[in-house]
Order: sequence, then structure tokens, then C-alpha cells
Amino acid sequence: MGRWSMLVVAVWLLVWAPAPGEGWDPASVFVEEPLLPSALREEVRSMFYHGYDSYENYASFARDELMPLSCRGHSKMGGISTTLVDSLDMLAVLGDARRFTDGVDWLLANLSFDRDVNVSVFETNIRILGGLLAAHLVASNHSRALYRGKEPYSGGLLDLAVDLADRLMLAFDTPTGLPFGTVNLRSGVPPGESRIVCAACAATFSLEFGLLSILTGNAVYERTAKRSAEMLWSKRSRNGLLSTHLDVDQGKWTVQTTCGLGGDTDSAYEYFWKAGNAFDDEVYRDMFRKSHEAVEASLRLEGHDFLHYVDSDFVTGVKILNVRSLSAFWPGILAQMGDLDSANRTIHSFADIVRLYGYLPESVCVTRLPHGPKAVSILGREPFTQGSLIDGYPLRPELVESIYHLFVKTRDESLLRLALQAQQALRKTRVPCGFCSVHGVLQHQHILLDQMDSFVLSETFKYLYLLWDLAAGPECWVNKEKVVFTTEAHIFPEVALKRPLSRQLEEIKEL
Ligand code: DMJ
Repeated sequence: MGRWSMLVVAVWLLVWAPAPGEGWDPASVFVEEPLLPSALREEVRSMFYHGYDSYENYASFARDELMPLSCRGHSKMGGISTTLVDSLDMLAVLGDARRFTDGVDWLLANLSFDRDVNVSVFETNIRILGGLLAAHLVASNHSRALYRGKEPYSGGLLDLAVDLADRLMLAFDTPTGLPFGTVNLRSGVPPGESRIVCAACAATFSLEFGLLSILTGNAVYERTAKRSAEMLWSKRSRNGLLSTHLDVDQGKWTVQTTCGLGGDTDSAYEYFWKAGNAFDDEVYRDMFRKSHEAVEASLRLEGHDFLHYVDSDFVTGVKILNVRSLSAFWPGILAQMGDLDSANRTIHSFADIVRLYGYLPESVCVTRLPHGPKAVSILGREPFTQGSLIDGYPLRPELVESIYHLFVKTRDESLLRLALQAQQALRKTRVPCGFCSVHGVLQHQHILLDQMDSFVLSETFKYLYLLWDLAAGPECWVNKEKVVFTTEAHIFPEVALKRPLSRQLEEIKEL
């Protein structure tokens, strides 16, 4: 073989050759296996530890995320220990006092937000602020006895949370109250920062900022979150839906093409629902009620054997035939609302896609699915736009999250079979240093990538674990108490959220 041919083969091996476990046929993996909830729960526990211990050993707590193929870490999220903070309440779910205490002690000794780094306001809120607050509530709960440090816990995580929130708050200093997308943790909004923000990035603060207001007695956080959410809501389309991006100066939509429940809008709707309930807040409740009506009227696409929530055009309302992976949170909300039939049908339609491709691709056009022709004929002569194809599956939690919420309501065993299918697919992503995201899903290539997002540990494994725990006969405290899951699956006990809101505290102070 000549030198050039050898080079080509070497490059092919490095770049394209499938790693072990890649390119599998779904039929060979989704095989019948006994539904044994306690064994499957233990399997999830060991999967979580494989990811968490690999992060600690190969990335180190100082890094944000693990790179499971190269067995090292990255700090692309500011170098603020994202995976550690994101994982703490999962350690509490597992009852792992040793790792929980070690993690908290490590953060109290090492984590500082006084860093010259630019971070995403949205991601830092949901992963870090949410993670710190959830862990603070666990550590403060003496009866749970999960924090076993040398000294009693004295609120250090809450101090970190306040320090971080005050840095994020600088992003909201805009004419509309809509936040910039990025802040520098040390110096505020960076010069030249884009003045465009995504809808979800403007309205996914109510739970974290609301709880912070309750814990500190300082109303400013909760008010800031609400002002931004109300501003966003006031910009909804004629059909009552949000689009994806708007400017922070006037709140004008910049990309007026798409409305849907996928990325860039998803958690805005989720937080209308969750904040309305968590805080008994009529303003958020009304936003959700109207959002729900609009979603049902404009995004629902169904036949007798499928139900999808697709996208629509902001101006014309014409349907765009995307089924987006991130929108899989929606049936979980429907389940919590009590629309069990729609929740069940949507979840089963997502599961059909998983059976076809092995994983849920980021976006697939309805016409690609077995029931695609039927879906299109249901639309009849109504104009519609073809959807997009976005490949890849970064081990997202949304489908198992919804399965969990529906199982809470129905205890329907068919849901457990779908969860088992998700777990069977996750087994294929395991490598010696963790779990890998997947690319090439739509082509059944299943190429493993050097990426393990922190939400794999904080959400995907948490919902799976809690599901099997519920099915086995609940042992975990989360399944025995009333809790609210943030969009990053951080656990906020309802009793903490039902304390008087800061607004009321302010009123009390004024008496
Ligand atoms: C998580 O970080 C959060 O759930 C967020 O709201 C959007 N999706 C990712 C996981 O898919």
C-alpha cells in the first residue's frame, strides 16, 4: 500500500470508522427481557456511578463536563464544576451520603464565581443555580442526614447561589427586562454581546429565582424573573404562541418563522405551568392556560395511531412537520395536568420513532415516519411545510421524564416497556470512560461522540431511577414526598416553595 493510501486509511479509521457498539440494528437491541424494576433500578444506579466516577477520575470536579472517548474533561461552561453541581441531588436520590458530602465539601472549598469567563445565563441558571439550591435544601435537612461533614452544614451552598444569582442578574438590565444571553461572571455583560435572546432563555428563571427569593427574603430575584416572563408573554403571536428569538431592546421577534415546543421555547411553557402551581400564582397560571389552548389548537397533529405536537409558522400558522426531541417534555406536562390520554398517545408516538431509529433524533420530519403519509393526508389540502432533519441524540432525558410523570398517574406497565427500551439503547452508548452522545441516528450509523452533557447524570438517569423505584415499590424519598422538578430535574420540595413568596414577605415588612 502506498504512503497516500495508508494515510487515507488512517484518516478513515480515525474519523469515520465506527467505534465498538456502533451501527446497530434496533431490532437486535430492543429485545424482550423480563421487566424487573428493582434490578433495572440497580442497573441505573451503576450506570450513574460509571458516569459520575468517570467524571471525577478523568475530568476532575474542577472541569465542567466529561469527554468520555478521550477520557478527560472540558471547561467550556466557565470551569464552574457543572457536572458536579448538577449531580449533587442525584447523589441524594441514591442516598449516597459519602459522595454527597465529599462533593459539597469540595465545592465549598474550591468553587468561586469570581472568574473572568463568559457563561450562558440560561444554562448557568438551570444547571448551577438550580443545582446549588437543590443541594442546599438537602444539606439543610437534618432528618435526611445526607450531609456528614466535619462541621455541621451552615448554608455555604446558599451563599454561593446568592453570589452567582447576583452576577446573572446583570444580564436583565435591559430596556425590556429580557436578559442578555451571556454574562461575564466577573464583569457583567461582555462588550459586543448579542442583543438577541431565545424565548426559553427569557422565561426559565421563575423556579430558581423564586426559591432564592423565598430563601433570602429578597424579592428582587422573583420579580426579575417574572418581569422577563411577562414581557415575553406579551409578544406572543396572533395564535397565542411564542417564536424562538427576540431582541432585548424592544422585544421584537427576529426569527419569525417557527413556533413549537422544541429547543429555544420549550422550558418557557414548562415554567409557566410549574411556577403557576409551585407558587399558586395566577399570572403564571393564566399564561399556561392560554399557552395550552394555543398549543392544542395550532400544533397538535393526530391520526388514530399517532399524536405529535409539531411546529407552526409564527405569522401564517401553517404547520411545519417537525417532531422535535426536546418537545418530548410536553406529554409529561399533559400527564401532570390530567390529560392522560393525550400524554399516553404522544409518548407512544415518540417511542415508535425510537424503535425506528434506536434513539430519538433531534428533529425528524413527520413524512419520514411510518404514519407520515396518513399524517399528511389528515392535513388534506391545508398547506404545510416539510420539517427539518437534525441528526444526533445527546442522551436527552425528555422522553423518560414524560414516561415517569405519566407512570406516576397511571402505573401503566406498557410505559415501563418503553423505559426499558430507552435503557437498552443507553447501554449501547457506554464506553470505558462514561457514556457518549450519538450522531448519525437517522442513518442508523450511531456514531459515538466525545461528549457527555451534565444533564445525562442530573436528568436522564434520575428519571429512569425514580421510575423503576416507583414501579418496585418506592424507597426513594423523592417518590414519597411532593416535589417540583426544575427543567434540569433539580428537586425542589413543595414545602420549600409554598413558604410565603418574597412579594408577600415584602408586604409583611411594609405593615
Ligand atoms: C436540559 O438541560 C434541560 O432540560 C433544558 O430545559 C433543555 N434540555 C436539556 C436536556 O435535554
